Amino acid sequence: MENRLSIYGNILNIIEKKGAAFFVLIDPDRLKEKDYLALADFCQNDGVDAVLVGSSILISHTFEKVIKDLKRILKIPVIIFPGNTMQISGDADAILFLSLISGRNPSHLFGDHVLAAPEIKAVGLEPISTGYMLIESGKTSSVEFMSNTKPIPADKPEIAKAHALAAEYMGMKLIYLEAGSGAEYPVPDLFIRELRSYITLPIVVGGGIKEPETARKKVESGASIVVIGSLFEKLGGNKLIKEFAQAIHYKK
Ligand code: 1GP
Repeated sequence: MENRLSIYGNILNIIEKKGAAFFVLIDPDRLKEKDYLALADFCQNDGVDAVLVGSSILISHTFEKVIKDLKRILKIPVIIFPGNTMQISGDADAILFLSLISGRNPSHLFGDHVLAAPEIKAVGLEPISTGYMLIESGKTSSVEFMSNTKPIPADKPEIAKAHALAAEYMGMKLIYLEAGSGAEYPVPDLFIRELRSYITLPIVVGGGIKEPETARKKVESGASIVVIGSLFEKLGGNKLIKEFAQAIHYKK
């Protein structure tokens, strides 16, 4: 029982100690084996706190293999960020148990969870209950298209505040503000600040963040976890990972 809480507990400890946590997203559809292995190596050595693995669709058939390969070389946690109920593997350390709370698609609010929960239990994964919100960001995101839900307008933080508070009252553990992978604009600082002043849950921010200074601004606005994906798909691991880690870990 103690172990089942350990990944979430560790994340909270990192946030407490370093000010905020830095996650890198690896999409198995977008990276070849040599590229994700090289990126993982940088993640392990240059200050990344956890690696997320997942994809909105998953066209390739490599999900299980990617998780296994990453687990072989990473000491930091590998956490599934599932695009659908097929993305479950007992080789990972935990799974974001996402409810797409900004939408009203019943499958993504609760239905998929009923299908996935027994499998998650059977394979022994730690579920981290996460209120997942899409925030409008200049172009249609894959999640928006795939989930058939509308994002919350970026100039309407009050809508997000009510959603996030309801998620907190329902006992969720994280709030994820998603601008969408490769978003034109990340979630605005003011939006994050408004939410931070209203709820107590740790806030995850991802989508369209391309510079360490931008990541730092998200943290200063109240993000507890910053997720970067597509940037490192293009650049691979390089000194930028270290710069992001320094920008995000403001207490160190
Ligand atoms: C996507 O929030 C993540 O789900 C990361 O977005 O790929 O734009 O960094 P990027």
